Amino acid sequence: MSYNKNLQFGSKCVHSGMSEYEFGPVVPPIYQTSTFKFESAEHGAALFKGEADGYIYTRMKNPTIEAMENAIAELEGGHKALGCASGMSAISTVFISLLQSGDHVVCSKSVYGPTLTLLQTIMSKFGVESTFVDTDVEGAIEKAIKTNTKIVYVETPANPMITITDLEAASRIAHKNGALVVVDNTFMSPALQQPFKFGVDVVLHSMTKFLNGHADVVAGIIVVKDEDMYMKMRKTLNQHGGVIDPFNSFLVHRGLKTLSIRMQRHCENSQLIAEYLLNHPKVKWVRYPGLKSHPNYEVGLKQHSAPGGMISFELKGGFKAGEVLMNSVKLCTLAVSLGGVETLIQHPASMTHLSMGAEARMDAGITEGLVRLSVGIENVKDIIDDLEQALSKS
Ligand code: LCS
Repeated sequence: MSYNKNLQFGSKCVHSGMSEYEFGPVVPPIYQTSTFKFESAEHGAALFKGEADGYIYTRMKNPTIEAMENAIAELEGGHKALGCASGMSAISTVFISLLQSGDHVVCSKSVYGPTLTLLQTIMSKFGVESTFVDTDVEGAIEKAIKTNTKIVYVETPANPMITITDLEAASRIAHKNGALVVVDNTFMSPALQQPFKFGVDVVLHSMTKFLNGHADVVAGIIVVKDEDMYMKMRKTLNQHGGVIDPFNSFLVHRGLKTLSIRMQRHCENSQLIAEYLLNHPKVKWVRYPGLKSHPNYEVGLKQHSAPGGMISFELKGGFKAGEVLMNSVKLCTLAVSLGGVETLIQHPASMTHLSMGAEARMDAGITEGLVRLSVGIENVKDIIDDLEQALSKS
């Protein structure tokens, strides 16, 4: 661990989270077991009392899961991490751990649809109130904060509007008012953005996306800065049970090894595709953090090292033209999710952000014609050729 701290990020991706295991494997073994044998009755009792260190039951702790958690904590520059069954499990664990009846949350208007729905329809049942604001607009968070605000929840870049929130400013304002800042870093991954550097308190991810990177796992992670916060989250996760399993942890840990080079290629491809779309006569607008026309371009330069792999755009022909485009692509796959090696295209208004409802979508700027592209690592010429042939039909 201490040796790893001096390594460059790409090297950390390859080596982080490794421990010494029996027989000397170079990757963590999959401990596919629900429970662990105690050496004696006294040993079992000591483990439960916390007087001995070891493993009891996989919902509580498992060496394969722990290895992946340690790797991600190290990549994010955090204290410890908690592997969850999905990104939504990570988000609900954070809310349940930190909020109680009478508390208030300020949340980005443009967020993954089910995050907004979770706050609006489930957390509200338990007396937690939420206000959704354009966290990328200067002054918006401060205006929305109340005396009972406990969390400022930010996605940046946001799904699907790709808006960028100034993390340093958000942290300053939240802390001044006694609230914590929770950041969903899914769109960037720690390869491009490390929110703890800007004063953020909790970082979480849908690992289903770039961290795993191969569209074959659903998983989430929470990264925290200190032991108190870790214990708070660990207790919640143990009780509500939304933990990741050893095999998925193994797959994510394997995916992490190529995170740095995958993100590099996602960014290179996306920049060229965003510029191609920007200059296409059928395209009305394009939103990508690497374009100077992005309204928060300067904020982006301050807090991420490259612009990422997600592009949103709208065609001049609106939804109808977008529909033809999505039905005409051949290499790009018409599917939700993002962050995998393959290019995916989807329609937020009828798919990922349907659950928000039309009013909240309109308020967040998610138009009926918006199309979202998760740019893969294929050869960029092939992706552009595919978009070109599909755009010629729309
Ligand atoms: N946070 C962000 C930014 C997301 O994009 C998603 C899923 C989640 C959290 C939830 O993660 P999950 O539980 O699915 O692992 N986003 C999706 C999307 O845009 N299309 O399909 C899923």
